[in-house]
Amino acid sequence: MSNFQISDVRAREIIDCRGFPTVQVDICVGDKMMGRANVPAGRSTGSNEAHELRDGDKNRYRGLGVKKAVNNVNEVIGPRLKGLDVTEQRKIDMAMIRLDGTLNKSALGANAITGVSLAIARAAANVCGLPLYRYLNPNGYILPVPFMNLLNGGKLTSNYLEIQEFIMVPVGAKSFKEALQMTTEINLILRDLVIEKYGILAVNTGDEGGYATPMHGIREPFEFMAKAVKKAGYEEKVVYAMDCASTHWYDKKEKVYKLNKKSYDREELINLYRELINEFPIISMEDPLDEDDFEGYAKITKDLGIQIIGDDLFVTNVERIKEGVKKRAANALLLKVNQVGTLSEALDAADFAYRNQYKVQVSERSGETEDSFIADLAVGLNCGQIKTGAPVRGERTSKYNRLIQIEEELGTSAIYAGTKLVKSF
Ligand code: 2PG
Ligand code: MG
Repeated sequence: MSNFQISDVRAREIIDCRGFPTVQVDICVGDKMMGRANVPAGRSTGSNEAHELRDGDKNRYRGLGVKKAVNNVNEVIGPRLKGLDVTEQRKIDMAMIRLDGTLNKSALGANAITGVSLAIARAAANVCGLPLYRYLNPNGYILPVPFMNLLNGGKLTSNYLEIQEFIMVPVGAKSFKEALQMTTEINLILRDLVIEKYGILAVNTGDEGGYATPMHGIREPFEFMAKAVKKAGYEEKVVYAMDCASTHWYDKKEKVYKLNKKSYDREELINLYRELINEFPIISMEDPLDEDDFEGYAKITKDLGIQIIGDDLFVTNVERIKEGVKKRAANALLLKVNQVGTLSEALDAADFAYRNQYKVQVSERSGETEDSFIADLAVGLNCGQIKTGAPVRGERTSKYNRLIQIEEELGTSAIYAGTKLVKSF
């Protein structure tokens, strides 16, 4: 057996940060090397995402088990991959797509396929003796600006905020390390401010580690963040962003957005956003409108002149991005490998986005594990931005801490995307 040949493929059921089962895959190469990956999971998912296979057996993990997906890796995908060259990522991904045979990977499960696809890349990097970011791209050197979700709402927590993520963006830092320090300091001050107004129970956290406070509406979270930033002395260095995840508070029947006990049509909502960005330095908005409103996205992108990211809109799927490009809807792609199901397809999505002057932001899922794959992916893509939650809790800090290591490893060739990123919007 050659040093590059896949000798074994093994999957198992593990749990993610919500205590939900997920898939872990080991790819063994030759008789000494291996690569491992864990599959993340969404909660506020887009309706066009690849299919996540769950067992539905109510006697185990309340139906959320992933034994079927694990068996599909062990018994269907694994035997097909044995003997293949682990560095042939695309060939392997395409083989899995053919083996599945459905459009949304519902036969084998996108969670099964994603796990294998990511573990293949890791194993290949290990076999080549390269750090993952360098294996993905020998010229990866840009450290991403972290889009840190410090206050949570929507489906990712239990409070009254419809907007899912209120995000702090430390563009003015000189390095990723400094960016992490700044946001962490701000986050601790924010904690004090929230306690001062709402009491100690208000600093419990949502799925991505941001505080799940009893705030209301769309302005109050920014007021708090701005106050914390000022107190920390970073006013000149920090800007803001949000993931509106508006599909989840759009009433499809009435065709209105229901926000803070009021109803807004598309035009009114865009006006509300406009007022907000006039008041706070908001440079980026994710999913500001319903996932199928390409026309509305074209309008808001033109009207607001900031970064407009498609998450539920694009679901990391080239076909949907093509439609976006054609209609000039949004100007950035949120990249989540498990939304489409293979690393190759996600890289194709990024490539297509770049070729059409769209930006790319690599993203976590709300259900994460300690796996730090996306940190390397963000550097490998040189995309300059990553969204991976608040700087607390292991499943988020694993990514931040990995970026610290990468920055150190790159030494003087590392460049923190910083203010250049915002200038390029
Ligand atoms: C989002 C994400 C991650 P989920 O909407 O961007 O922040 O949530 O993984 O639940 O889709
Ligand atoms: Mg989103």
